[in-house]
Amino acid sequence: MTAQLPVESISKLSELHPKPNHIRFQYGTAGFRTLGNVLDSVLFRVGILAALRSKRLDGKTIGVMVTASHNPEHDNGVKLVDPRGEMLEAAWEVHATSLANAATTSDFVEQLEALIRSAKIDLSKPARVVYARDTRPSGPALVAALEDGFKAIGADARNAGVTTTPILHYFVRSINTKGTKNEYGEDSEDGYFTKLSSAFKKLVTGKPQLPPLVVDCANGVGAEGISKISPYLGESLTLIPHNTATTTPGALNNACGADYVKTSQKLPPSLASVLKPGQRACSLDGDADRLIYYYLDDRGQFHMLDGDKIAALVAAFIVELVKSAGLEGEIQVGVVQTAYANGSSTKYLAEVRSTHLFVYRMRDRVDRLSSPQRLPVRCVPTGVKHLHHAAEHFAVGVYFEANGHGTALFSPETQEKLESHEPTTPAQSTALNHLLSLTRLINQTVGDAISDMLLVETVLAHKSYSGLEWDSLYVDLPNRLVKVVVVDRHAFKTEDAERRLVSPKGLQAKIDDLVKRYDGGRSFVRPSGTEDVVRVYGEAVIKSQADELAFRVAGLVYDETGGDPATRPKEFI
Ligand code: NG1
Ligand code: ZN
Repeated sequence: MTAQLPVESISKLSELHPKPNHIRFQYGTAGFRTLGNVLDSVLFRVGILAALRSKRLDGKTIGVMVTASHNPEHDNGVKLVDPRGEMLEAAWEVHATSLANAATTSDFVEQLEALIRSAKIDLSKPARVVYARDTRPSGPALVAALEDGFKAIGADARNAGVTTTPILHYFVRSINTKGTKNEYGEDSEDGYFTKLSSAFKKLVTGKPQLPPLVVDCANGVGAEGISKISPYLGESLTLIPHNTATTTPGALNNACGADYVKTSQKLPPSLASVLKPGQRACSLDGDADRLIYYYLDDRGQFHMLDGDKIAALVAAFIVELVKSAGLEGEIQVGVVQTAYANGSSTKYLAEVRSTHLFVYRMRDRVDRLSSPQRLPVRCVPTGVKHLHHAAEHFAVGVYFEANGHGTALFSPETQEKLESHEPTTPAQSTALNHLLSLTRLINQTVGDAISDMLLVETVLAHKSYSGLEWDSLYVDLPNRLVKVVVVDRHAFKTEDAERRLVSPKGLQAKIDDLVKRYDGGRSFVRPSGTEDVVRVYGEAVIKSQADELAFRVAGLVYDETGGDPATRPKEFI
């Protein structure tokens, strides 16, 4: 007898989680994300969808994370994690969206049955899920709705409690690889912290100890991660956590955190009296998957080291290690960016040889280890899944969004090569061991602020770089990001990895005309996948010009799409 969908229990519990009228939900680049108080029905339905996804994949464990990352505290969201710890397969994003929008319980059940038929889901298979949430106040109620979904369909669901997004991804991969030759780690927080900290300690053994690092935890779940990992790190690294008020109403991501620093290009005010000139600091975002570094120079001037600077630092380091291990030509390192990557970073990565000569001049000594190899750099559309998939095509794929989300992926073949390579000199052996430790230090499932922080600290320790020296790898081009509220952001369609608009018709030509008038000008327009806005990016050689370009393009966007002249923001020149 084939197993049946438990329609009765689903219907009964679904009635407790009705879909609000007049709201259209969309599974976007980061799952569902909107005001926390309208998401109840979505969470219930996602619980059922996660179980079906698990059944479809033969009982593999699926992850569910309840978070709205860097968004304001009143927002919340939910996203599914596929068995290898990566983002949900795109085809299922569509199923998630239509299920979330079914108007009534009977529509919902009908759609579930259609999905079971079309995706050929064998209901007799087990359904296994692991779920977690961040520290948002709306989290517990949303998790209760999610649990009703699990109960309704009879899923075997494990509650991972309050933890960071990357730790949840780590759990998913660890659970699904348990007992296989690809075992990823122990599926506990202790397993995670032990794995990262022991790799870090190996990597920095014998290197001069770095001064303590100030960590802005965005008043979010990263505060718990930072306080938990500190004892594991012992003397290898001292962390000084700030913004750890996870229970203070309104504090989450408020004037702190990676997104605040990146968008406002400023020091969080709470660190103004903390940070001393020359001291390194970093900010995590609300669910600890983004990381931005910064420091104050001797004059107290703020300098940001964003995802692009992290990518440059990390990619060059890995290239050097590959070369030192005697694996040059066998392991190709590549970098993946989005259109938001600073133009200078793309140039730096593509011209590693000449830039290192520049570094040489700045630092007054030859950095002989720096590789003259050119790095392939690819540009993909915004969204972690695009970056992740493109990075998988390289032997080692480094990807970072400018906003600080990123990681480095070692392909299974690379992993094997590293494990079986026979070094011929002690220097090769050391470099090889470092590469192997990096494969354990770096979260291979998703961007992870804690893991990335230890990665950056590793490179700084190896190269004896301060923030200033790291910063001088290249000089950022001034840039400006502007949001425009339009009637229908879906009218904006792009091509060429979001660098050009194809619709509305004629708008791109006008943007091109404007861009030509600015020295080093670059600008592009795309609809946001997480907010109901259109984003405009402008870049130029001089800051005032970058601002002007971005605001002029924003003005074009606003006018072209029938925005009301009366409400046209004044700064749109
Ligand atoms: P949208 O809202 O689509 O621009 C934002 C970020 C992305 C990504 C997602 C997911 C920018 C400009 N965009 O996407 O890079 O991180 O959120 O969180 O930073
Ligand atoms: Zn995040």
